[in-house]
Amino acid sequence: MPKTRRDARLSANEIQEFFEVGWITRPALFSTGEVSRMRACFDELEAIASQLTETGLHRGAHFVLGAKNGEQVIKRVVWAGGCKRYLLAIGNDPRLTAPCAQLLHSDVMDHLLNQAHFKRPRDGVVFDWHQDIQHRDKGNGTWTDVNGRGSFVQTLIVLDEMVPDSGPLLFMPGSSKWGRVGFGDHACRHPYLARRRQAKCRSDNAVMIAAQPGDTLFFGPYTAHASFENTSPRYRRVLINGYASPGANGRDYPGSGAGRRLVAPAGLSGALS
Ligand SMILES: O=C(O)CCC(=O)C(=O)O
Repeated sequence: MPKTRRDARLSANEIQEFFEVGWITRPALFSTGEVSRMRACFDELEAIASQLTETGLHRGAHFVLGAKNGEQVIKRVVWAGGCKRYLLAIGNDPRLTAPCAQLLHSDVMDHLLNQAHFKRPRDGVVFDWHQDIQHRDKGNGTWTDVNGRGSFVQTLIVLDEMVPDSGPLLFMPGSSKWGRVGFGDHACRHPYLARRRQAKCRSDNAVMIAAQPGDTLFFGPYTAHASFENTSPRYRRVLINGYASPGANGRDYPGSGAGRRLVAPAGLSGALS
């Protein structure tokens, strides 16, 4: 059963897991009907992309495109809700914002990401090992950890089954406590990791996330994660939403309305301890 607004709050165990292990999964957070509507939005974004010849802003969303074997690749659609309002509404759903309020310890948050990933069969799209802090903090005052606990939560709604051959998410357990590290192409090459943690960052130490449509992941800015090519015959779509503590972000994100301020239902940040 999809979770209702009333039971959107995280338990103390879930909060501990988020900070200690790095991620939590809330199964069936969104219903089959909601997933179908999100997929329909993705279909419309895909139809728009098929008319485009280059990366850029169209109808409020930023389409990042590439090519493989002469075929267009949709790497991602940044601020997808700028174009498809339903996706934006999902980004303001209490099932996402209430847990984020608890994790950020703030009912108020800045909505930085509303991003569509398609991963069509064998399209070559990969997300190599990284921590999201690398994308939030680009130096020169683009990021400040105002709450001292990362100040950012990324959520990922699964729209198609995630199975071993569909390019599932991989997480490195415990990496939430690493702080920011450097990554090479396929392994951690940061000197610190080379000395102390490299063994922990090999893919065979990673946890593969098997998930069903509607399941939703929450993870922090230091959690090391990756996903590799979808070699299955099916799409592997996800909708990503990311939320920052007010005052953390100093970057402009592309897309009409990106970075908007949201307020989670009153009083929900209070259950952190
Ligand atoms: O769609 C994916 O598998 C990649 C997700 C990811 O890397 C991210 O959310 O930062």
